[in-house]
Amino acid sequence: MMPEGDDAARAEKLRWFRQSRFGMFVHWGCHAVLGRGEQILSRDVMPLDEFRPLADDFHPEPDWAERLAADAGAAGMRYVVLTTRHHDGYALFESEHDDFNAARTGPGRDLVAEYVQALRDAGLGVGFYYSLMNWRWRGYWDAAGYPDEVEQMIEQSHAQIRELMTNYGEIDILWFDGGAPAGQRTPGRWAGEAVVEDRAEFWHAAEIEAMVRELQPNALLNNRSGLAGDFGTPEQRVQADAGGRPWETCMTLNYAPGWGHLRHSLADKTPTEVLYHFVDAVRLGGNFLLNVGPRADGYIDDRELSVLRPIGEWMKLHGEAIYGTKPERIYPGGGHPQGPMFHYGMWTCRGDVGYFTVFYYPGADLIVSKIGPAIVSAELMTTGQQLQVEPISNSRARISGLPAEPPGPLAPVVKVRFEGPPYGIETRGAEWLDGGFE
Ligand code: FHN
Repeated sequence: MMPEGDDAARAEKLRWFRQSRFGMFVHWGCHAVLGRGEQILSRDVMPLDEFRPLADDFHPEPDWAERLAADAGAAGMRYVVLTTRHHDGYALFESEHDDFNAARTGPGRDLVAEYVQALRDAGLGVGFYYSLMNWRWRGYWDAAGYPDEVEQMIEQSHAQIRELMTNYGEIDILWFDGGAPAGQRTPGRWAGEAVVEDRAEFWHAAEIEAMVRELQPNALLNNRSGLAGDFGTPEQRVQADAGGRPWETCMTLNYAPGWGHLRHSLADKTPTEVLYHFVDAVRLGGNFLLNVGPRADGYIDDRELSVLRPIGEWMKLHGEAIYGTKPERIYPGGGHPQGPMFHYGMWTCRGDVGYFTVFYYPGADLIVSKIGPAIVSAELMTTGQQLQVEPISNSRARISGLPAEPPGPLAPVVKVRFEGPPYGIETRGAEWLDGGFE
């Protein structure tokens, strides 16, 4: 049992995580030199002597980390998770356990140290993504042919995680990935026989977790080591973890699966599509980790900023509808089977207040139905306008005084104060046809 102090501190860190709601995922490495995604080594079936030189051409700008922190803060994000090492094994940090790292190749410096300093200076939470697997080990693909390499690969991952947990001060989030055991068949391409089916057993995840808990007792761990960790990680979709456990949807700006820098993407989501998934996650009590793939110079390119910036403007006006909200009782069982909308939009809640993000804008009058208790007041957050509230039949309310046209390019938010914490009401019987639904 951890000592009292650690339990209280970890509970506070989890509270901070859930309150934050919104983070930036950053997939970056020497693969950005090519601009064809983070998995180019395996997807292009690239020989190592074709891949390794990318690291020598990788030259981030001196202020890349400050710019990244500024872009995350401007978007309304409260923490960042950076790929300190992705599947290709290139480490953005100085490591005694693999020369293939930023300090000993093109950049000539520890990029993770710069990242940590910039985030702390900007008041943002510090997250490290670390891929347990490293594709540059032949034993990963052919465990039988290179049996010694399997253990060397696992030992290297343990040793590098120790470096990450030791050399950079207090870390808020450790985001495991790449946990498929050696030899396991990966989606659609590599036929293999897993050395061990169970991911936690293969990576000795319990030893990793014990080491992390000792070095970083308050760090939050995700569930991708094969152990439960502190939070779930639905990918490219919104899906609440069972039992109210913290969870975080991670999502690309493009139509998957391009996480790393893409020189050109003709399949990006619009700001409103991103906002839709973002509010959908928050309405159900989840976090949203939105991904960017910076260029080799470390800067986020204009194509991705063209989506982040409108989201940031929206967050400036409506962040109160996101940070620290909880689903309360307004979405019993996760809401309508036909989709996340309460026919006009999505509700997020805090105490007696419901925030209605209105994606299907009705015009001057908005009808609130199937939600109790009675409404006390309403305000259009987007403009600050006070609105009129009139109780009408079938336990509804008419909120009027809205502009005839949507007041901005993204969904506006109506802040509704109820007589108590809002809750969903199921329609029943036929009285409502005569206006008698109570
Ligand atoms: O293969 C990786 C992928 O490149 C990316 O890092 C995502 C992020 O969650 N994780 C794996 C795919 O699930």
